[in-house]
Amino acid sequence: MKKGSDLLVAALENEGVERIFGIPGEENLDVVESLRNSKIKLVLTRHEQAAAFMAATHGRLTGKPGVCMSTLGPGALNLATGAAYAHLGAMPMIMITGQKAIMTAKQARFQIVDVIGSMRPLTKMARQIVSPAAIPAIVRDAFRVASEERPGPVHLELPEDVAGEETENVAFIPPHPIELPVAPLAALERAAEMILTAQRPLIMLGAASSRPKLVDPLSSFVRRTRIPFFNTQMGKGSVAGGSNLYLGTAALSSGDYVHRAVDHADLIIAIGHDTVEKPPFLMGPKGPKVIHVARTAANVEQVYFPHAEVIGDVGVSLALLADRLEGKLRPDPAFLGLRGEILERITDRAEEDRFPVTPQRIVHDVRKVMPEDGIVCLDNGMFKIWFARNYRTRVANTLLLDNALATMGAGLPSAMTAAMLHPNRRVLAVCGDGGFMMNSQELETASRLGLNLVVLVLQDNAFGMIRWKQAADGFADFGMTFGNPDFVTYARAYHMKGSRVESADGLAPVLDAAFADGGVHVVSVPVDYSENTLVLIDELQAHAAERKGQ
Ligand SMILES: Cc1ncc(C[n+]2csc(CCOP(=O)(O)OP(=O)(O)O)c2C)c(N)n1
Ligand SMILES: [Mg+2]
Repeated sequence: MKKGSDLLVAALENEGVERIFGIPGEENLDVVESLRNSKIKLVLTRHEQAAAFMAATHGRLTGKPGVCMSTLGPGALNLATGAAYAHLGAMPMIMITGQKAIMTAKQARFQIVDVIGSMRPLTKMARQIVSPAAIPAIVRDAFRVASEERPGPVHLELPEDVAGEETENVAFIPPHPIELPVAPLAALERAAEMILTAQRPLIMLGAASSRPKLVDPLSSFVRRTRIPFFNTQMGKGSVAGGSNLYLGTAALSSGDYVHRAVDHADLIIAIGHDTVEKPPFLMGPKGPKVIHVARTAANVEQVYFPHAEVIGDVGVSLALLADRLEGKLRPDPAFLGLRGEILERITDRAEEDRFPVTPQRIVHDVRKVMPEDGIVCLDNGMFKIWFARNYRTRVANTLLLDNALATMGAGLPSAMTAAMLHPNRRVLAVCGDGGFMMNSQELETASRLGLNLVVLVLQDNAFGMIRWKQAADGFADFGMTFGNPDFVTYARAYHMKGSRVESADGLAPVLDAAFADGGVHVVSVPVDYSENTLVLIDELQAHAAERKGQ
């Protein structure tokens, strides 16, 4: 005989789960006891939201669902933003929440909210477990649903009486490898024909191209076809460095230097584009034709309506397409000219020694101290645009950002998972002073876990991005500023080191020393956001006007 909670934990072990992030409540105590007797590690966090961000990032980086748990009502609702983060960001995740007993109601309606109902619109599947005997099948199904394309979160609710109920030992269902269908021949032939007849084809790598298993097939497609490419924000790094065909990242929807390449193209091969991302370019009645290559069909949007689709396993489809294209294409020489210009423009003034430090200098100096395989995890704020646009990546998933839910507060938790999975790589969280304070309590978790991690906090004493938008839209400067703790003292209160950058030239050495030191380290740097308007509005508008005049 086994308890429901034993079956749940054994089913998780059967899926290869090594850790569960979360905060238990009394309804989870059977599960906690079963975990104590298992190989799975319980990673306690200080807020359920951080547990969900950590589990989602685990799924994002490994392709296998990360698991988080919470109590009923209040704890479960604290997972909601993390559920949305995983749902929009296509990150495989399992959330397990407790619930009061379903056969009795000894506490009346105390703490009871409809968690399944709340989770349904934020997940791929939300189910209550009503009998221990059903656990092996439900867990297997949950993992399949979470990890299948398009990946995302699944919620399971385990009431405490089901967790504690004994049942006959039930057999587990072994996971097996799944091969996905390949795009039909007709679609491949049509796409190859369109690419061969185009004069200026260009590849765009979207969010789904960052899936861990696509790294090799994508790089090989670019290498074999020699078609120049650009990325969306979440597609960054999905082709290995050194191709010399990278034309930039679309951090804005139009008007940036990379859009000169988009405007020059007559065909865009959009690989893995997911329209949850802020549009990387705007399709209109004129402009390039678009082929959508992905595992799932394109969503038709006002700004994205492909002319042809290659739907199927992306890696295999790309190999079959490359068989039809290799050796028959030559990169348009104008793209290579544009490449030099775009890359030069985005590194403009990257070494200026103004203080407070410019965002361009911050991106430049972070790149300098991060090895190629170092991982930078961004929170959400103005700096995200600068990093997406200016930070060069040569290894997949080395700039983790959220251009889908675009929530604040995920920077530190996502970096914690990256540090946990890659203890030998440098990991840096970059947060604004707003977003950092939304989950800074997790510094305690990070230090308890013995992680090596540097947290760079950009200080402008404001919700800078909204303040910028307010100014750009002609509103008065109002309601966006706040005070801050002294971040060095704050770090010390968590028994960790904190440093303050006091000159532009001090940034790289302070970061380097923090990494060399090991452990968790907070570095605060004052940022000069006057560059936001200067470059992202004034300079780009002047540049657009100049091109119109040509
Ligand atoms: C949870 C959440 N709340 C609010 C927002 C809206 N928002 C986007 S950026 C931003 C300001 C970020 O401020 P900060 O973290 O200090 O970064 P900065 O832009 O100042 O560098 C806000 C309020 C959001 N994206 N997520
Ligand atoms: Mg700020």
